[in-house]
Amino acid sequence: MTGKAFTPRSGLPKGGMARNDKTMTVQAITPGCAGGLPFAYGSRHLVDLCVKRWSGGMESAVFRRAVRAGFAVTLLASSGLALAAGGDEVGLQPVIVEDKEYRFDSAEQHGISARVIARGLSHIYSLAFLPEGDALVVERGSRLRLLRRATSERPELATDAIGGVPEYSRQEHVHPDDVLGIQDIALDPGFSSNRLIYFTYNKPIGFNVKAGRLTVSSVLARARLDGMRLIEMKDLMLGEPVIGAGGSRIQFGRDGLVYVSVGALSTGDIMSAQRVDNIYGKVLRLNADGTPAAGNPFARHKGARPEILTYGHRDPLGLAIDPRSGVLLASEHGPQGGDELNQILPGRNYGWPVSTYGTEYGGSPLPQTPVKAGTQGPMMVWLPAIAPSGISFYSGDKFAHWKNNLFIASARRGQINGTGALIRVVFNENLQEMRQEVLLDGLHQRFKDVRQGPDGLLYAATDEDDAVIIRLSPLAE
Ligand SMILES: [Ca+2]
Repeated sequence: MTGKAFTPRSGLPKGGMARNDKTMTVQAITPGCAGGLPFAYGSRHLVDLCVKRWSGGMESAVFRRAVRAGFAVTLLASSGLALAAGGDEVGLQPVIVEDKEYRFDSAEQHGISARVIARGLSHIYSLAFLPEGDALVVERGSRLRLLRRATSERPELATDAIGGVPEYSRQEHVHPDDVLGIQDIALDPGFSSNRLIYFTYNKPIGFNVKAGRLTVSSVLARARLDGMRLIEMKDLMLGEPVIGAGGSRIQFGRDGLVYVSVGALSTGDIMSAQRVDNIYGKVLRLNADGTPAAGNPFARHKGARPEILTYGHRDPLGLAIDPRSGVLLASEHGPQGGDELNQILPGRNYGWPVSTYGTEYGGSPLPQTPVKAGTQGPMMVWLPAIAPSGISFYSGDKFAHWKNNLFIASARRGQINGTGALIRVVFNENLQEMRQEVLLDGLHQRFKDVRQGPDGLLYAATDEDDAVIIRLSPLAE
């Protein structure tokens, strides 16, 4: 294969969609059938099949609009993958969120308004509000954008991206599964005075000739935000160079430490999630300068990464701290079914890929017990899958009846595209689930992140070619 053959199609989120929607992982969890699937992108036959499928039922105007927005390209690509895997990826027709007020209701908090406050973004991964009301928006793997006056009536998306962000659009030998560049972003707790931000990114390190793939490290970096530029950027913590590094999140603890979750490898050395000699499939605990936090459970183990707090995670793409107990939670993509919410407890093994709920893609059962002896079972599990990413607890006062509820950005439900939503979970004082509710599913978006603004309102971001930020506020009386 030449380098050119690996170039992702326009509009395809560089492996992010496939990985997070778990259309790819049937190989990863089945010993002996690795490889092959990525080349589905190059199959004209498969693409033709998908064109027929996705254009067949649409009115031409709708189809044209979807193509213009890039939806069709995305759907074609993911459909091609699923067909190659022996599965049959299906979904609803693409929907574009309009510039109007959407009204909906919820069980405890009645009368909610949802409205787009920014659009024309590409595959949003993360949002971070600045103290003065602006927001930083990560377009996964490519750019960091500034949404001025994000909490105001008329937010304005700065046309230029923020400079100084590592970016690899001209990188040679990029494979469709490679997720390069910026992932998550978080403000230093002292941001108001020091303007420091933390971010994770996947950095190309070399090229593995045998595999024909880039080797990539997941990195935690820090930089100072100076106007529209990042300056004084420094890599604080680097992962081992691997093939196929995935997603990551950052969460500052109340202890001032930095918690970083890193996805497991979905190809090749997938058992690395069960070993503590590498950072993949782990939650890490670091000091603010990137050094390992004191007291980490594997610090004295020979050959272990001293940053590791927990291991055996698959794709822990959301982190949040319960405002009542201070407990750290992580959302995690399972295989087909088996998405998890985990309480992060030092030293524990969360099972992947040895034990898990869910089935392989296509339906055949996984050969493991869901929670093997000696591993930590999830505190919540979703069957069918919800493809969870960013999570946030609500702690504001604008939605009095949502206080301490957990919100989960879900990309889709039950392996059907176009069924994403915000999931709201109500816990009791012991962090046990009492009930949960599906919100905004009528918008048919792939939700990727959800955050509370400094104004006490909720903001949700979508992972679409034409990605939007949606503000939730109480309906005016
Ligand atoms: Ca698990």
